[in-house]
Amino acid sequence: MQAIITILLALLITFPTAAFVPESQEPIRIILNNWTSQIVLSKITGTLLERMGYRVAYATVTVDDQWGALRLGLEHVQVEVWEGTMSMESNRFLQKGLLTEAGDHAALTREDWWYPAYVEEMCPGLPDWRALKRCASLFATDETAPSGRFLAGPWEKPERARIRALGLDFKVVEVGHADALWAELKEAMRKKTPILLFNWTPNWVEARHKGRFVEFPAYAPECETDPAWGVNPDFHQDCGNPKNAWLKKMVWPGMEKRWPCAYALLRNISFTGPMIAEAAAWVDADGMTPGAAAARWLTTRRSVWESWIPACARSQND
Ligand code: TMO
Repeated sequence: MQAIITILLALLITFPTAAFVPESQEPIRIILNNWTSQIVLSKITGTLLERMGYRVAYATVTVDDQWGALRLGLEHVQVEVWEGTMSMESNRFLQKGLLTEAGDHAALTREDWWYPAYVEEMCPGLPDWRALKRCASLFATDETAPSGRFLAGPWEKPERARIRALGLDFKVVEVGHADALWAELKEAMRKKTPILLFNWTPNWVEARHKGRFVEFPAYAPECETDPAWGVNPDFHQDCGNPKNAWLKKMVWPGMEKRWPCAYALLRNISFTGPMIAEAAAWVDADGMTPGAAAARWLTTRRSVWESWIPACARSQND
């Protein structure tokens, strides 16, 4: 049923670009990662490119592997590069010209330790991180007892280094996909049990539930490079992740030359935080598939994406 609705919605999206002929029939390859908004935004982007006349292919690639794939042109488009988890790797490639930036989204981002609102009564002093010094054991599971559990995703964050630098009694348990984070979060919220997990904004959680990020010492670049900086004079990582961080699109360096009009669309695409949170909630809270959520977004936010269609793709009588 959902598949039929998806197809019907897709057919309803007519497009003002009949006259445009793509510069190349090579498929534009779009990377899918392992969290919902990235997949939904990828499908929205891919559908817009297809409606312009381009061929599109999708491939699931890990965050770690995507830089090399983009550099080599094995993949071409990444619609969500997050500062908190990806600035180090992406900057390394950008500085060598092995990756091209296609601009920022309007959304500002944050990725860090998070808890549902009810946890604040169980651990007074939160969201200040020092409260965790007193109530780490509250978050213990069979796997981690007597230490507390911090539930993390499969994205490169130096969580263990931070735990050590801040003298916290937590063990990191890593899951392989964001879905596993949400399964644990939903179960904890149902039973009102303490949970501390990796979360981010914009994300579906904020669209449906109350909660907060732990306030670690404010991020500064020196926190990652200068052990003397911060509350622990001996270690790096004695700080939180950046707040109001960027969210960028990045592409294969050959993209602008091979598909200039597709690149122009990529540059124009700019999702706000609430748009991303809501689209993710359609999937993670409401059970739609990412493809159906993308189709729904395209039918209901038409004026937004129409403003992204570059002049090069518009027909004369438009
Ligand atoms: C990259 N992520 C949004 C999962 O933190």
